[in-house]
Amino acid sequence: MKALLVNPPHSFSPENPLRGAGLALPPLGLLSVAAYLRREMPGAKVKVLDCPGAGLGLAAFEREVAAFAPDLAGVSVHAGTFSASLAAAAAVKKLRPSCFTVAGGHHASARPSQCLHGFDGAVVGEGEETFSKLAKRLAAGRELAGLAGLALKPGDEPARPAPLDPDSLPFPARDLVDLSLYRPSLFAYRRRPVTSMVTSRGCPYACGFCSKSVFGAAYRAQSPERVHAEMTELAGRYGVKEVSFQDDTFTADRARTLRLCALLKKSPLDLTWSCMTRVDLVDPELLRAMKGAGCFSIAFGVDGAGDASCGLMGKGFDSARAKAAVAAARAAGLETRAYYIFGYPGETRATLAAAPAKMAEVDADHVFIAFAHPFFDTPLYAEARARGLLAVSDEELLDSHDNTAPLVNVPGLTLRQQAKFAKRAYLSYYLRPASLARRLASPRALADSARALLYFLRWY
Ligand code: B12
Ligand code: SF4
Repeated sequence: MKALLVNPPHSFSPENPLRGAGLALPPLGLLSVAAYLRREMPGAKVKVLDCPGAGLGLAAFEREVAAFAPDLAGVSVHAGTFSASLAAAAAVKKLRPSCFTVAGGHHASARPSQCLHGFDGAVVGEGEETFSKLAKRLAAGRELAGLAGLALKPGDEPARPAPLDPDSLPFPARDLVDLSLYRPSLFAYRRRPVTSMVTSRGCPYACGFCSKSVFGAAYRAQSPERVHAEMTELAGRYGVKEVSFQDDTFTADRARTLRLCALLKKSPLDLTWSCMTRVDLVDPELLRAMKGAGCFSIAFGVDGAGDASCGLMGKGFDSARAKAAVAAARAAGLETRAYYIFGYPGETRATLAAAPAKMAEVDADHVFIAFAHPFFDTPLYAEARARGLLAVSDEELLDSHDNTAPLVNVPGLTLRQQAKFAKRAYLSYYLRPASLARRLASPRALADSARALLYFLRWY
């Protein structure tokens, strides 16, 4: 059995002049599926092609497929890069008609039937177990129908396998990619080699824009011991100096975080780290413990600039909470990043005009603004569609992965005007005396700021 796992070529490949501006992180989902398959089917040959990460366009991808000649090819399908996934599946079929092609990931889980117009199958939910059982059944020439998590024809609604115990998963097969190709976004890392980890799945909160088709609403996390063991492998086997935790809410389980910090104090590793979480899941004691255990930066999904916007998005906290979290993180000695979403249904010219002042009140060291993307399985999509606010068709939505482009209409504003609000918000945020002073105080922040300015000017 030769199994290929693919993140398809799309416009983050090197042809894109703005590629360097964004983050590029290893495809941990594919690497986890690969590691699981290697464990369950030791005879299988497994290859991972992360085309955006490795800079492979379609022609180079085809050469790799022809050389490997897979029996099974799995492709990640996200809303935003849908056509790229279909093109990858079509290329595999053209070169290797006998190969079974299967879609997986967030959009495959949200809309499996749609994927089945270009794939032989679609894996719904977590991929490890279903993909590995699929490989075994194909190798044995067994019937595929009835396999939990696998849709085979439009309209199929397969039962999902039971959620996996996070501690039972092997470490992602990082040896299958070149880790030196990856880095988080500007301001989000300090040392290299840097790589990412994801140590939990699922989230019980109800932010209206969030796509939860794969992991659902029940939070499951790896034990602190398991996390420490993976960090130890990263430092030892791969020489990694920094870890960027990509968990949605890294501190959701306070006791777990404190225990991990204690382990890192007791058995220190030469690793700095950063993470993302919600503003209502931190407190001064926790933040001090994190700082003491090597954390240098924390990112908050504040999302709504101001109470009105937070309310529209269903964040479940207000700006005062965001301000307090940022202040507590700063007091603990951590750098702070705040993520915002503009252009949400219900926003007005007034909420967008007020956004820079609201963001300044929260006062994170760095801010990132993305326009709301209505993923099909979200309340945001349902609301935008029901109120006639979607500025693009469903087909266009499937291939919109530029988060600097507004997709939802705000009454009285053109899309161009909305984009201008975001650009002006960045300018007014970073030109504040408090922000300039922080930049001037740190040579690293100054260097990153100069690079950010170049990208900003290209965008502006
Ligand atoms: C880190 C991250 C990135 C990184 C790395 C991407 C990557 N290739 O893994 C970067 C920054 C590059 C990135 C880019 C994008 N991302 Co992103 N990203 C994430 C994040 C925060 C964590 C991903 C992760 O590692 N999870 C842990 C692993 C274990 O889970 P997983 O990747 O989902 O994989 C599991 C299953 O989905 C499934 N699976 C996935 N692929 C496949 C393939 C096969 C064949 C099979 C069988 C199963 C399978 O099995 C895996 C194991 O159970 C998630 C949010 C989240 N909580 O998951 C968003 C998320 C996946 N990203 C998302 C999007 C939209 C994008 C972009 C399109 C955004 C953009 N504006 O361009 C791009 C392009 C994606 C791409 N093709 O690479 C959305 C997807 C929503 C949707 N409905 O489609 C998410 C859910 C964020 C969100 N809520 O909005 N992303
Ligand atoms: S945005 Fe974050 S906190 Fe909100 S539901 Fe999604 S994962 Fe949970």
